[in-house]
Amino acid sequence: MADAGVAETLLRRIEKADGGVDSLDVASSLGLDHQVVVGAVKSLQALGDLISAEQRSSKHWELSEEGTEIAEQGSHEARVFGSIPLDGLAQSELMKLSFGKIGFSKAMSNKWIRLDKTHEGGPRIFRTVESIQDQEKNCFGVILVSVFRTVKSYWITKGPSFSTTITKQETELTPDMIANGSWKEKKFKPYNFEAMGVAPDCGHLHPLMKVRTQFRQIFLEMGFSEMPTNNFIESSFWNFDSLFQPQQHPARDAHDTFFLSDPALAHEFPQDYLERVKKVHSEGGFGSQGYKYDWKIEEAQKNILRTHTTAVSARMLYKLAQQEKFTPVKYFSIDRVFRNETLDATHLAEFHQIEGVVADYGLTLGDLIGILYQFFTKLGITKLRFKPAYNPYTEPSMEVFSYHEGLQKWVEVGNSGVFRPEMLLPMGLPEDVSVIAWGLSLERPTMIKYGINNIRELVGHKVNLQMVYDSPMCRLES
Ligand code: FB9
Repeated sequence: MADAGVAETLLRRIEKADGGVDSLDVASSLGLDHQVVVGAVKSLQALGDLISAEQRSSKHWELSEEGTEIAEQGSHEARVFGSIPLDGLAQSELMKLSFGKIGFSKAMSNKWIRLDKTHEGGPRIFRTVESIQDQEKNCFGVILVSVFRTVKSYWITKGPSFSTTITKQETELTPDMIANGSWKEKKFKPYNFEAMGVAPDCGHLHPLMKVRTQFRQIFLEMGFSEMPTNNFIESSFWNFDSLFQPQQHPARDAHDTFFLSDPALAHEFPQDYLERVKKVHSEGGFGSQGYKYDWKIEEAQKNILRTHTTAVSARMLYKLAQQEKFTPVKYFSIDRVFRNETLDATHLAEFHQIEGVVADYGLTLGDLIGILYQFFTKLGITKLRFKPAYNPYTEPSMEVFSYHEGLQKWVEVGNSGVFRPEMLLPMGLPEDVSVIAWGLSLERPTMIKYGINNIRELVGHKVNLQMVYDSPMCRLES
């Protein structure tokens, strides 16, 4: 019987009943599961005040699972008797049956069967009578396997708006109804303010963006300001020359750097600053002997995809140096950089670089080590080691290592250093100002946090978008 049919039948039963009806009785008389009738009660209640239904408990005896089995299939001993053919049955075979063990002893004590232990081929069971009366199934025994259950049901009576017909409830008031006045004859489904809204389909943040937010939060709470990194294209001048990286440095070759063909060259540079950069590269100055090579503007003009966000740091430090009075700053950036490198499971031709920069009077390597401890501690990394390294634009430079408990080994977690005077002084920064900086990638911590081994599962055209939808919130310090 369809649900609507059950509801209408229920209404008719209530109509005829003297007072009310019990949902259990209705279910039993219709041969339906009680839950079907309960469902009909709920649907009628949702239509308004057609019925009143109050829950009540009643106690009664009910066959347990075993009782139902005996009532349907007979007692265990009767089923043992029924399973023994005229030529007998091996005792071992009987014991394999679900009712064998329980029924055997009762059937023996009823003298319905006998056991021949001397039978060739092993102990065998034979019938001793033609037929039996299954007392347990027919009366007393079944009661032993019944249980006294408390059953919840509904006592259903007519509601204030009782009717034996269910009028369709409108779920929206249309302009036509208002225009032609038909709304007056219609019944409207009441709002269910308890109903949960449908979760709107929405966008999902990529794990990299979740981790970037965590790093951004760490920098902000350390008092850093974010640098404007919205230029993937950079001139070689800002990406290399301003950082005192010589024009013949291998990193400036096409096998490490992506060069643009159009527009191939940049033309706007601060001319006086450019002259000081040219001089410090070719002749030295500011206490440096320089690289003593013929520095060419054409090389500096070449447009590239920036190979590091340190190009942005250079622009920001130059801008800082133009202030009338120097003021200490703390800058950070997190954005994409591009390197024409050999690809492997953890390296693509681009990655997100994270960079921190602090400019102040008299900063030392000790300040750099201190801020690295502060920064990495916020990532949950406390065991650090520093290894001397080389960068064209920092001296001294240090690779940063952390002990990875899981891998039981020291892993590189970043690079750092003190920007060289040959970079800072041509910008015009005061001689007693020093600038410390460090960098790391966004992909490495993200892959570790989300348990991703191949970077192509994290970024690129083969990424499974479900991974993005399912990726949980990121908490870096945990
Ligand atoms: O991120 C790196 N490793 C890393 C970082 C965090 C981390 O977090 C764990 C969850 C807790 C785990 C690992 N590295 C730097 C080290 C290696 O992965 C390295 O193989 C790859 N490096 C990239 C560059 O490789 C071509 C990571 C990237 C990198 C390296 C150096 C800098 C920035 C990014 C820099 C710098 C710098 C130095 C001085 C002054 C200014 C900037």
